[in-house]
Amino acid sequence: MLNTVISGERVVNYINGEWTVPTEEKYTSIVNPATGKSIGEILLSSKKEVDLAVEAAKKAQKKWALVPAPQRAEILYRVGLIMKDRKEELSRILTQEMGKVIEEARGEVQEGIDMAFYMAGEGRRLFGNTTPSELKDKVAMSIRVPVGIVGIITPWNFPIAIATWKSFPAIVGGNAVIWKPATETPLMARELVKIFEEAGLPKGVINLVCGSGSQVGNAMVEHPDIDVISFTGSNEVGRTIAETCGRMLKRVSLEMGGKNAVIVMDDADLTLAVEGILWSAFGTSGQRCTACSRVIVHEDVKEKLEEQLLVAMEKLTLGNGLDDSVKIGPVINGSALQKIHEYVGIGKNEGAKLLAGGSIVKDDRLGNGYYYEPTLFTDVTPDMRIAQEEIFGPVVSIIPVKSFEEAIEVNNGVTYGLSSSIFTRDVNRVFAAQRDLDTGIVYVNAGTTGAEIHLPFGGTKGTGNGHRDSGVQALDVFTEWKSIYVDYSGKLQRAQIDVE
Ligand code: UN1
Repeated sequence: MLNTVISGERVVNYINGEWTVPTEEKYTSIVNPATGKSIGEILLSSKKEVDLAVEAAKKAQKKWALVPAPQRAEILYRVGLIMKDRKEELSRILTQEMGKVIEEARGEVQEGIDMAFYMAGEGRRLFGNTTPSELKDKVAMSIRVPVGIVGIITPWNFPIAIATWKSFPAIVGGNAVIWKPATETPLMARELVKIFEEAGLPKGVINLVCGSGSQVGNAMVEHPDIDVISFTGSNEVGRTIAETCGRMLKRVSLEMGGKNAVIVMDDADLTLAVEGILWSAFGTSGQRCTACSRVIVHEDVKEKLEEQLLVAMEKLTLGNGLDDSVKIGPVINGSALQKIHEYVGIGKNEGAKLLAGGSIVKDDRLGNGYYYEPTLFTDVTPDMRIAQEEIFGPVVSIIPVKSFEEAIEVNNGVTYGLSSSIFTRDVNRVFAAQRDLDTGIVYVNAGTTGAEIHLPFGGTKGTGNGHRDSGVQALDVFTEWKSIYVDYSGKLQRAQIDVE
């Protein structure tokens, strides 16, 4: 079972607790990026199916909100147990559908398991505030209440983890969910929904609507009865969603990528820095929002760092991620491959020096998979497009600097603000850097990836709009604050007036 190679799967909608298809069925292929072969197909729905899902969600949500939060949480606990039990199987599906190597797939599934247990605990807290009233014999408190119907739109690069960051807090918070997964990775979405079903989530609390962003995604964003949209994806799409939500006064939480840098100071442990760069730049073939795509290095250690990086990069084996010895998997599809290659061309034209990689891999042993060589540019200047724009592939730009202050300035000189990292042994620089790096996530002596689920995930500037995924902060996206005053004085007490 564990070694099963997936083929011929068909993913359809899950609405009101039923796996359903519309009368007119349209499908598109799901492709294993490691082989280029179709492993199944996904339904392409339209606005009509979104409407049906919203109707089901509205009915279900009314009842779900009345279930005590600790009981809602217990279902998430069961979800966590089932995921844990099926970890290896889920990881293997994830690798075949998305391409990331099996070790990373296991890591991603683990992130989902952690999120389940964490949010299950949150069901016994969901803390509000009690606050002293201005008046005698009066109690004042504020509590979290559900927002209502939540629309979540998730990307292909973390098809299960990001879905758990959004759906688990939404569900424990008493909402019902309409979920549109990326068309590239619906198998993971189907598995998670099946797990919810098995764990006993009442029908209609989660609804899966498969389809494209332009059809299903738009219909969700524009639906007047969907109260919140939580989106992870490109900056371009996020801005359009924000515009529509802004007009509709709909709450929207956006997470839209990064241009993350590792800073290597002259006093850094270079061996450690090389490991950190390698893992965060080429892990997931650079297709993480948190991936390192810039290395800002002090000029005194630049040559040494480059030498060590090149030696280490030679050991990176490319291939099908199901093979445990493979370190780098494919990128998601042919158009991603083309986009990455175009950026490499842009870098060369801008005058950056190519130190390694720079080509689409053509190797008969890799079949028709979408592989790109781990690529390293040096002598990059901060204003070059390859140092400014998100490439979302295994391409790293080395930018030399003369000082700590310049390193911080270059790090902050991009439109994104998700993650940053600094390698240094100087404690003063550590504290100055954690204050001055302007990203939502900062690492010291580690790469830019590997955020843990119980901390808020998100960024500043073009990365987001101030909200956070995961952590207890995610509850702020999916709950409203209600302020409650109980007067037990037996007389009319007027606030601001009857105070002595
Ligand atoms: C993403 O790429 O959008 O911090 C998510 C990390 C992972 C999550 C990345 N835990 O790299």
